[in-house]
Amino acid sequence: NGTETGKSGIAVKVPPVAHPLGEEASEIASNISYHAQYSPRFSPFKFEPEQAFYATAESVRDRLIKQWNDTYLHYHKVNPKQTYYLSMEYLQGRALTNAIGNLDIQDAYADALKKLGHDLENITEQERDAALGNGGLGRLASCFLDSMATLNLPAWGYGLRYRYGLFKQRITKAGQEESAENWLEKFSPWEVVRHDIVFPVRFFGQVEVHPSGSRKWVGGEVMQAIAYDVPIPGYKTKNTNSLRLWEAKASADDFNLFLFNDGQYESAAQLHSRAQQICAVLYPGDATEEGKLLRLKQQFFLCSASLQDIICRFKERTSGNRELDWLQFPTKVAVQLNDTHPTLAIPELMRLLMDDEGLGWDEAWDITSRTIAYTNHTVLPEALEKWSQPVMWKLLPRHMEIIQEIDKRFIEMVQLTNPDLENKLSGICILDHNPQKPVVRMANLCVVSSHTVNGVAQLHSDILKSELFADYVSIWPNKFQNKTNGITPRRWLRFCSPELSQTITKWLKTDKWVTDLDLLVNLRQFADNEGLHAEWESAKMANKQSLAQYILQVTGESIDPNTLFDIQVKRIHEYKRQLLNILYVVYRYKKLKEMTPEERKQTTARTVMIGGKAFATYTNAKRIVKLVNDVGSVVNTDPEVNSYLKVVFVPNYNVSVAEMLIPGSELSQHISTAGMEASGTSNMKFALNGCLIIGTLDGANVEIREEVGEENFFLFGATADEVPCLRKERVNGLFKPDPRFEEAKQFIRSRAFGSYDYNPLLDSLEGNSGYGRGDYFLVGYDFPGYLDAQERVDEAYKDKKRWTRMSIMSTAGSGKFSSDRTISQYAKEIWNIEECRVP
Ligand code: B1H
Repeated sequence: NGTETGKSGIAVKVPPVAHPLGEEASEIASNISYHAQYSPRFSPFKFEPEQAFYATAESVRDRLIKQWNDTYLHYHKVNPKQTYYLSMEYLQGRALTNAIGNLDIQDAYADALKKLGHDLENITEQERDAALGNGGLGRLASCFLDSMATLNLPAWGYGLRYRYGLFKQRITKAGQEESAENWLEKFSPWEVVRHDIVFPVRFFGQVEVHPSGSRKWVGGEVMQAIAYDVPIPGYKTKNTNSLRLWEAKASADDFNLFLFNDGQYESAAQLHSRAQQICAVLYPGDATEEGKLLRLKQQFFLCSASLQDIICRFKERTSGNRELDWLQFPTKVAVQLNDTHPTLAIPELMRLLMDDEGLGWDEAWDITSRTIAYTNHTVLPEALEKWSQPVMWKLLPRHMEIIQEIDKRFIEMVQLTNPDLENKLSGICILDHNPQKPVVRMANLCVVSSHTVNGVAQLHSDILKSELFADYVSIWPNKFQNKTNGITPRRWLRFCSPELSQTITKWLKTDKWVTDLDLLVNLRQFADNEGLHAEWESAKMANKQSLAQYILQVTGESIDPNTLFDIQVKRIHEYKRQLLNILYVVYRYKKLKEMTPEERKQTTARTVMIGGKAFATYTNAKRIVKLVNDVGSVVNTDPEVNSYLKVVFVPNYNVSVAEMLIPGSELSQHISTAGMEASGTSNMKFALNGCLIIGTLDGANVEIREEVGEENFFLFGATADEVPCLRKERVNGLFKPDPRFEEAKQFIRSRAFGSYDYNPLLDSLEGNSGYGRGDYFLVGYDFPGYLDAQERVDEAYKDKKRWTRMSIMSTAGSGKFSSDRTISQYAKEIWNIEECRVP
């Protein structure tokens, strides 16, 4: 039909399509039935909730596609500087409620579905989470995408289309059990495959040197990266950005028909099955060498395909006007690395510019280092990526040459300009030549090659400057910034808690807070208003009731919405100290048992909910999951106590479970050892939903406490600067543990919660270094302060007025934590990009 498509997907001559996208409920209903009948994915004559979900999603997609294409054309025409966010993880969760909400057509869709005999809320629950991430880092990337679109910024995400996302968690008698999350089992209604957007990605091979001196990477195996695009709508704006996910495939001629006809089926399709492995799973276990190699392949696959695509678009948008001016590249392109996982973008951009485009080193380096910026998300030594040099030489020989050259030039530069750093060089250069284990230090490569490096909360950014990257600060004092994380107020308040949102809108007399979250401060003037209190309490109670309903459904445990709902949900990690939480629960249980019935009645009744996934090979994390479940089994069936205390493990914590839990929470725990949680983002979601925080001075807690007011935050624990010294004292036996801490551990050791052997877990909390790890996370040191903070919680909860006031103040002080604020700062202070609104 005369359609011509450029490599970047710009259609030159698309015939007009007559497709009414009416907004009346009846028109929507007809569009939904259209999809049920003419985009069939199921047998005909069936229109149950599942079929209704897919048809509804497809009808919403029609609307998105219109504005999505308009956005692409508009950016193409205006040719603004554009940001590309490179991330190995996105935790998108469900998309339907968000899309309908952002398009601002909830009511019409609800009516339309009613006409078709369905209920919108019930339909949205049919959707499977897209869980292409592990935790906070992946969810941050997804919140960022939402804000970029809402702020009308020309900014895309690039990632991988994993066939299996983060594993599903089931709890059995033995503890956590993992199973594959086949989120594409049926199909995803949101992705659009772009059969015309395909780039070759090479692995292995060798470097060929030409007589001219130019170098070329050849041989090895070549896979194809094919684009799957997901629309990212902004809130009440036409701008709809893209999340482009790459999938690997072998080219058709890589199928060996001779071998196949000879009966050698596996060999015939070898390259096909190797291609399939690349995007098979999020974070393949890296205990084995094969696992490590696969993860490295994934990282390179993302970087190479994305940069080829970016360069292609740069060429298309600038050519036609004049000669290609490569020095304009950094004025049109910003690349943000989400942690070190996409570090290979650095040598890959260098390679593409030098070997494919013919630029010299200096020019290529100038362009690369003005284009790329890096966000650090952790200071934990075990999470700082180091890749084996031999493995890298094998997989990416040309990139290793480039990394070597970057390192060499960096060392020469330091020797010239900062001779005082000579004795620090071995720590800050990129290649660690330790003969036992020569590695490439990815964070160092990022710092050396990026124009800007940022941390994700003020405290974390300060620690980067004073510790992890201190030596670089004297070389580049202006390279380091802070960008405190944020969360999207659409998903995390407006859509997940419609009742509370309505109350807020009513009292602020505007719904502008949804895109201007600082407006929430105006709630402060009503913090003591009885009218607001009544509505606030009733909204929270409705959310608690839905939460109780959910818990009953997934665990069989019935919990009382009149008790204090106390929640800790996040990945299970020793530094996050779920163990501190459960030890306190054990202590509380023991004290309740020792009380008379009269005394028990004076206590604050609590329901403690703990949830989160443990990495499959992280033994102590899995023991913690088991312990929480074992404690729950005893406490919840103890008739003397179970109306005052319940302990529930929430299985399979993910984005949509969070959307259910957070609105119904009253107290949430963010209790990591100070200095270890870079930021945390669920702390922001809870605070925004009027939930009070019990926490340490770690990550973004510090800033949340400043914003909501210290009287509205239950603080305890050592500070980050005290930690190193306390660790020494603990190991040296200079620390005398509180008897209540000993009592709690002893109670578990006495097998009060079953016969499972918790000694190895508890031994990690002992100071003597022989066994365990000398209480590295300082659970023992912080225990008494934590108990004290918990007593303050109980007291505060007894005074309903006071608690409601604190809850309102918490929401009112959460404006800073909108990802709109975070992204505006990235746009201005790192990317230098501006709004490009679709008219
Ligand atoms: C964060 C990670 C992370 N920091 C390695 N680092 C991974 C490291 O698969 N891997 O190998 C995956 C993820 N994740 C988190 O980032 C921090 O712990 C949080 O404190 C922070 O809020 C979040 C977003 O900045």
